[in-house]
Amino acid sequence: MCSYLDGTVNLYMRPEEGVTVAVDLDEMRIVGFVDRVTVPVPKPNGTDYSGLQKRVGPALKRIGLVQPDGPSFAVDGHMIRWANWEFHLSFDVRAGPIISLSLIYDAEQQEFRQVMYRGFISELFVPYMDLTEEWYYRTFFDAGEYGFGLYAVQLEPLRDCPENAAFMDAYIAGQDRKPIKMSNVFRVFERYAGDIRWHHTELGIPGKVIREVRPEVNLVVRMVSTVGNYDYIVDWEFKQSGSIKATVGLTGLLEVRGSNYTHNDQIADEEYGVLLAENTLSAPHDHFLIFHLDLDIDSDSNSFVKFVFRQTPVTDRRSPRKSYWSVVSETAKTKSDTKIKLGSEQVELLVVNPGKKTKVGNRVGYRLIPGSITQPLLSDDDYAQIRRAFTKYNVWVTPYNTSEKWAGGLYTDQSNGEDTLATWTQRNRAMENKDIVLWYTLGFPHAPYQEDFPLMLTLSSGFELRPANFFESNPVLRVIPPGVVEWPNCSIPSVI
Ligand SMILES: [Cu+2]
Repeated sequence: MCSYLDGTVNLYMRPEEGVTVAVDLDEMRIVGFVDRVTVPVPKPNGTDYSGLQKRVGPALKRIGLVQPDGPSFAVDGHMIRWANWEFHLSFDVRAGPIISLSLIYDAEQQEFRQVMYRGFISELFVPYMDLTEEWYYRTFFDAGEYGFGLYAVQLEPLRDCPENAAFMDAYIAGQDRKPIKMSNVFRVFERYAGDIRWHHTELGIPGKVIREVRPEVNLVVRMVSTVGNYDYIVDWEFKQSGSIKATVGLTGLLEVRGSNYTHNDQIADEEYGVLLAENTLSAPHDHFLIFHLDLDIDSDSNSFVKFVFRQTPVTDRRSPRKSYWSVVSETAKTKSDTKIKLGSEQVELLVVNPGKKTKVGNRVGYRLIPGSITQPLLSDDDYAQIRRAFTKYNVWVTPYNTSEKWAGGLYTDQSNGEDTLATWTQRNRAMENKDIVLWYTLGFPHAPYQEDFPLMLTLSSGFELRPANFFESNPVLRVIPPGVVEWPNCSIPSVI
């Protein structure tokens, strides 16, 4: 595919629609050429996002995050220790960051406890909804076809991260089998954004006010992968409360198609996409990311439990109320029980340790709080959907199998959908009180808007793994909060 660079650095906004060249990369030779240009190349006006552009509007004053005593975390090889957490961070050319062997210190039981054996992005899938000759096949697997880790970019101090970040390098194997160093692909930092961990102001006691509040300070591991036009910001965040949160931010450049249209009124009904600027059409598309989450809650003998929130009508005279809801627990026995489409009923999804209970008798566990519950809109027989069948459900649960890592198949490139999470789960394997893996599909259906031109603002979503009867009580009630850094001036000026 060809782009015209004249007048801009934003090559994705100046496609030469209809020009395709086939190149033999072994021979480094052009072996085919198609030129069926029928539409103009979009103009360069307004497409440049580089730092050379004139900046407008009032400037904000200096801002920063200061830790005069240094960070509270330590990096020992690939082990990271912070507050009550300890985990291993590794780099994979296909998945990017892999979090493993995560343990949390339980102050009451005075021991480290297992939480997540391994968690990583198993696959990404980005199909475009444009059936024209140069577009119908654009159904990208960013991990299996490209390498989500391979396209990790070097993060810049003070720009991609706050001042208190530490950096880590990674190594990949080169084509000549020699190691290649990728500098500064991870950054690890403590995040404080003025948020509240917990708060209560008690006004109900005569003669006194109790006011207690604790600030939210978390540890973040970040990687940014730029796969062609798109940039994905991946944050794994650890909270002292026991939560592990993953957030993915989408930003970068849209793929657009050249067009004759200069105004929305000219667009025929059957056209694919939205007019972002003159001669610039952008097709709707999806970004699906599936996470492999191998939780080991206090051991690798776990079960998957669904809490269903059910409405019960009140038909007798016991209360003036006409209905209430209660929570019903369902444990998955086989794999067929555990393909879940969220949205139709109110549920909470947990991984529990059936062999371990709290003092009052609840099974210890963790729950998944999903940030998106997107459904795929392609038909089951669409080739794109067959290959990415893992998007059909929001959550899957499988018994651990060492070969089942890549939800789109081990050999994703030119795959036909025979080796995917969807095919593995047809075997109805037992999965109660076993080592189980939770798969969560994070979906971003992306209908473009003009503010995505010439560069898309970060759009984020993710999920949280949160303790659910894992601790005996609030685990951060007595945690020592960070000290205060003296702030020179807290007054608000009336004139800026
Ligand atoms: Cu998008």
